[in-house]
Amino acid sequence: MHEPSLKTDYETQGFVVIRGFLHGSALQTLQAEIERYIQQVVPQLPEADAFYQDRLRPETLKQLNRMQQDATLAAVMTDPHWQGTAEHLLGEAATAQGVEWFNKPPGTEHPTPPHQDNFYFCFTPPKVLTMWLALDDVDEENGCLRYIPGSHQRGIRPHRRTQTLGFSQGISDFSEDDYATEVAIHCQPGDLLIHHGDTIHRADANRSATRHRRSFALVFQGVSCQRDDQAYQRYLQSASTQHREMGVLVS
Ligand SMILES: O=C(O)CCC(=O)C(=O)O
Repeated sequence: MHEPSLKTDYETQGFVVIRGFLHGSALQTLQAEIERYIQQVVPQLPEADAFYQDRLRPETLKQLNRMQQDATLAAVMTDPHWQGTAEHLLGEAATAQGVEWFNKPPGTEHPTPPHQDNFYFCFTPPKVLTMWLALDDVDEENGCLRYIPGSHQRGIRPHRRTQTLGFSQGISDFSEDDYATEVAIHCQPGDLLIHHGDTIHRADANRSATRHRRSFALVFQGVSCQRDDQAYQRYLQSASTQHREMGVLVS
């Protein structure tokens, strides 16, 4: 059962926070499965599925893509707790595209550029959302997410290429006004942030000396989404150019 205001808040603000979405043994089990995946599966993965700040230093692992290749983690995609919440907010049946993990390891200069996810996905109508589950305490010091409320109602802004692996495009005209209106979201492990595909968001680098900033994320798209294939191919092309330029081997 969802709070009556959840859907209204999602529709007006373009993001919502569900405190304690996972807790107790459910959270511990997920954390243990992710740890197993990092220890046992990641060492065998192709470079495009596991990004490091510095590939020679395993402790700088910062992003895992396509984790649904692991059957246990793939099960989250059809878990009614996750999928049901996504469908409630989207107002239609939805499927998960995949499972990802993001970290900002301590001691790495790794901000998340301001962007709108649907600039990457290219869906019309934009019935797509991202669920981002905090796995650590997250605040300004270690690079919490920052949203611009209502920005999902103002269309897609111009993006240009960035030098951030995993976020190949960022908003090119991000301004002082944008910084002034953004909201920084603090989280505890198990808190879930959900944002609309058109909501502008970003995160600073992790400035702490010892704290990780890990999260587990799923993207759900509604059945009514149609992809603009030409725009999507342009995006894929620019992401793979970035990978080549940054020395990531693409299999
Ligand atoms: O974890 C981050 O810093 C960024 C995540 C993000 O942009 C997303 O999941 O859409």
